[in-house]
Amino acid sequence: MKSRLLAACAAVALCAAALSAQAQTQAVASAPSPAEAKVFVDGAEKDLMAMGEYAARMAWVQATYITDDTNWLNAKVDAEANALSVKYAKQAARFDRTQVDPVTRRKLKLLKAGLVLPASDRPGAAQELADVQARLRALYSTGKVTIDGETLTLDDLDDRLRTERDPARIKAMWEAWHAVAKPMAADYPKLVKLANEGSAELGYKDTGALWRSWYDMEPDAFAAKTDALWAQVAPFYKNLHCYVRGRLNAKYGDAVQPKTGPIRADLTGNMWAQSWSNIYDIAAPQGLPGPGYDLTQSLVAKGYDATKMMKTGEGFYTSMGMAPLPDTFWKRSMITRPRDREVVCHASAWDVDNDQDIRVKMCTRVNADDFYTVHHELGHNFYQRAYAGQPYLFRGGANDGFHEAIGDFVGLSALTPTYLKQIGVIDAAPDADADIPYLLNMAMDKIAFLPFGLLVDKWRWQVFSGQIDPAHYNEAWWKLRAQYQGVAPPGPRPADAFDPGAKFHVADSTPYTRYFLARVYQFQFYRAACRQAGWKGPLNRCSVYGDKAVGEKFERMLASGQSKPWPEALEAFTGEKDLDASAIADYFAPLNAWLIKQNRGQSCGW
Ligand code: X8Z
Ligand code: ZN
Repeated sequence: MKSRLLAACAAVALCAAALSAQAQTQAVASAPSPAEAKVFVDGAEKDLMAMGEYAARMAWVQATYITDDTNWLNAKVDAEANALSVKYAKQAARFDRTQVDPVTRRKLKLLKAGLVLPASDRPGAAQELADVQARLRALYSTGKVTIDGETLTLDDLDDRLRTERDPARIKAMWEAWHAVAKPMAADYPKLVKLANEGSAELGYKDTGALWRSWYDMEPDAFAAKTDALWAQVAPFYKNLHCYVRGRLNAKYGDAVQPKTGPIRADLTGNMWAQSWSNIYDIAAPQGLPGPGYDLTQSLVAKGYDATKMMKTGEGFYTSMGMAPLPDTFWKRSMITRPRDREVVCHASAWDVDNDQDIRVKMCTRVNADDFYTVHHELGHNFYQRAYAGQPYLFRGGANDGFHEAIGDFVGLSALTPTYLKQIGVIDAAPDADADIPYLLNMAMDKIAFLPFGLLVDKWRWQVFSGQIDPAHYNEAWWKLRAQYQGVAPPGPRPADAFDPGAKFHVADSTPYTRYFLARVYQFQFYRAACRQAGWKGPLNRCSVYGDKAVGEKFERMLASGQSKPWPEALEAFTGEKDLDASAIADYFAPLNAWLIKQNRGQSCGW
């Protein structure tokens, strides 16, 4: 579920600070009183909370039972909710010069920046925007392809891409899925125009500037921070890229995967080349003992199903002292794809009543990817429940990257062989020789993801700013994918392709930088937790399963929701005040050294 109200708008604070003392005195004289501001905020919270629950229930029905009617109903409530949030965002500006207490000030900031795609208040604009969004969303979620006479959904394709090793068949699946997004090309510019119109009315240069304003700092400073983080990790990514490209070349030969240049995106075992761990078998180090197990095979062998995966995930959180999920979670969640209806299969965690009615919607399959995703989604739910005691406007992640990082942090422990053996998924944990293979497998997910996590919104920021025009949407997409990921499509792209739309978050307008941030935060959380637990060994072998002291401190951070700027929340748990990629470097240090050795004599880069 997309959070409604995300982060503070630093621009507002700067505006106020820029007023001279004299001007401030005059302004204060004519501004509405602090008491009026409080009454306004209280009213907005009540109204938005009621609308939030109504909209969430509608959205749940639509996402778990897609029909023309539920699409229509959901678009209608989306438009109503958008109009209400825009109304309050605009009214909040009336109190820019009122001297209010810090809590009210933060709530006013959140009100002003809480929308993802704000609609203009021009009559009909909110409905137009909701209709375009509904069409894009439905197209993605109901998309199907035909391969060799067989009709396949995206989760079927996902499954096959994991294990298919015939380059022609892989290419056919990849191209077929990307063709599903073609019809989005006409709608996407409409969505951009409508959202920009609304963003401008709220005082933002464009929708990208609004998205970059959610991080308790200047939007430009935020963009610069993400670039700086990337610069810190890019050399490691290039080492990984170089090594994996070499192994793909050894497997497929020069005609399929040349020794130099970009990696063929479809050969990575993932539709978006955002995680490469499904082709670990191709990249496995020669001459080193492997981990001795394959998580997917172990889960299948031990009789796991969707419920057991979910229960196991819950078990990790409760082992840290958190209360079990409520009964309603098990009654109301959708954890497998229903056979008889269309649903939105992309996994998500919901907080339907902003209190205890938390749910997961996921088409779980028994494999290693979904084992991770279960822990990821439950992280959202445990966060939601932890901050349910906050006032409505503070019920959200410290920022959206925090929200994505909670379950990932837990997953870092839950994937360790030590833990998997403890819960009986594997029979024996490998010894220290298997650390490099383990780290390589982890890097093929965590590190391979980083440039993708960054570029999706780089593309959208440029689209929203008008730097990329609709005629160049696809070309610009592949330029960024080549530049950051060093990947290329398996063949020339058709003139009418709209490949960004083949990714859920573009079709659904879910901001994506959050996942890039989460990759950084999760290692900071993990390093801090392992230190708290007194762990002295290699970081990759640390598990905080069962550690109630760590759990208590962690839950305290979660409980603060978005009531304070994220650096304060981060500090409360880690003692660190800033995003810092050194935790990633610490975790993967032995692998990076190993990769450099493996790549000796190769010409790396693309
Ligand atoms: O969308 C997700 C989660 C839901 S918030 C399943 N993720 C991103 C993706 O799938 O692209 C988790 C990792 C990145
Ligand atoms: Zn998530």
